[in-house]
Amino acid sequence: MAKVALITGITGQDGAYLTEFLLNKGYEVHGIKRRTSLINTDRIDHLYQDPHESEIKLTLHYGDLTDSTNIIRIIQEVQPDEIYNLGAMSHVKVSFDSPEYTANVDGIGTLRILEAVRLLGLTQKTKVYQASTSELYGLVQEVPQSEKTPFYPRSPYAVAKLYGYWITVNYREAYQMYAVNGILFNHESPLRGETFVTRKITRAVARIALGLQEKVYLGNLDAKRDWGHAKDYVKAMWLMLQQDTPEDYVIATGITTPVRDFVRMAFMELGIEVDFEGKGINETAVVTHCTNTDYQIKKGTQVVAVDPRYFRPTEVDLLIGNPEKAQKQLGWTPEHDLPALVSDMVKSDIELFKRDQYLKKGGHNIMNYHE
Ligand code: NDP
Ligand code: GDR
Repeated sequence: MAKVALITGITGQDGAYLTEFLLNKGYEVHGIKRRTSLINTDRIDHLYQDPHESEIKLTLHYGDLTDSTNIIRIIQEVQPDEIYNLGAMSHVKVSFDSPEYTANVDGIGTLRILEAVRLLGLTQKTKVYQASTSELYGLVQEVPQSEKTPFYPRSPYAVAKLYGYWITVNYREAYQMYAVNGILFNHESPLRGETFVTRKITRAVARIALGLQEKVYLGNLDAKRDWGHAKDYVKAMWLMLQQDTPEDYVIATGITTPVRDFVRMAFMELGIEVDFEGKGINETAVVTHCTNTDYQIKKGTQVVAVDPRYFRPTEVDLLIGNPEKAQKQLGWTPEHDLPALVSDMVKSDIELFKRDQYLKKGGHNIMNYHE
């Protein structure tokens, strides 16, 4: 019998990679998607199966983490062996604008999943993976950050996720459930949401190189993140549910990089060298050299400027994870390093925006939004 997995947040970056990973392992996969006014399943459309076919391996259910009745009904129907709770309002900056909603989805949403499993009498059948985060560490207490590092959340998002973390530990201890936290550091990919900094940069680099955009406005260029590839990280989620005992794990690369250097690397991927000049909100990046004749970017062109609107009221300055426990106990090792990640993202965005370049040449208006 194939194992059955239920994924919340299946339409997101990690949901898409995890679905593909589990289908390849022979799982029957169910996902919860929200009702949206336009279809938003782009990331999993290549895995879609017409519900009228026989032998359906992927099924989508309408639902929302704010609605307990619907969570209970879906879990009862699906009777999953494994639940991956990836659904969340996942944008740190936006959580300052929607703190109550974020708490409801990211904090209480986790409780709703765990409590549904308990109410349905599935505590000994269903294993639960909770998408915890390096944002829990917040204000730096020690580096590198491990499973033993104290938490100090710095945003409504991180505070909501702190509740999710502890309620997962509590259900494990109180009801002997197999429930675990993956404390994942930032992980990116060509499927990353467009308003997270890495994807914002790779999209802008591609658009600037193709003549579709002049420059990109960013926030705090000093922030340092431990960036990995989402493809490697979804494997760790699965490994955490295949152990003899349920435990929490940090997943990270152990290398940290400032946003500024990510910008440099992304432009270099296209043979465009940039240098940063000025300080604080007056800092800019200008092109110093372009070795690629495909891109007509003049030396001295300003391609990055700082806009304080992207600063956060409280920032997480430095994240470096210590993945030793995951390496030893799960046998987890990432296959991609940062240069491979940057290359994957920039190449994918160049292909994506060549279509826009074609449309622009045909006289169509191409939107240039700043978010
Ligand atoms: P995304 O933002 O790409 O995806 C989030 C998913 O959650 C989407 O499918 C979204 O649906 C869904 N969602 C949002 N609100 C609700 C709701 N009210 N009810 C049900 N589903 C909802 O995030 P990622 O894939 O990057 O991250 C996956 C999880 O891992 C998140 O919980 C995130 O907080 C956490 N995390 C992510 C890290 C990263 O670096 N990527 C690092 C550590 C933790 P829709 O498509 O409709 O918006
Ligand atoms: P983060 O990711 O907050 O770490 O949360 P994000 O890419 O949004 O920010 C990383 C760092 O870059 C700085 N930054 C900018 N960020 C954005 N979004 N836009 C900008 O223009 C910009 N300029 C500078 C930020 O200030 C920050 O320091 C991600 C999410 O996926 C969470 O869900 C997850 O839990 C954590 O990673 C681990």
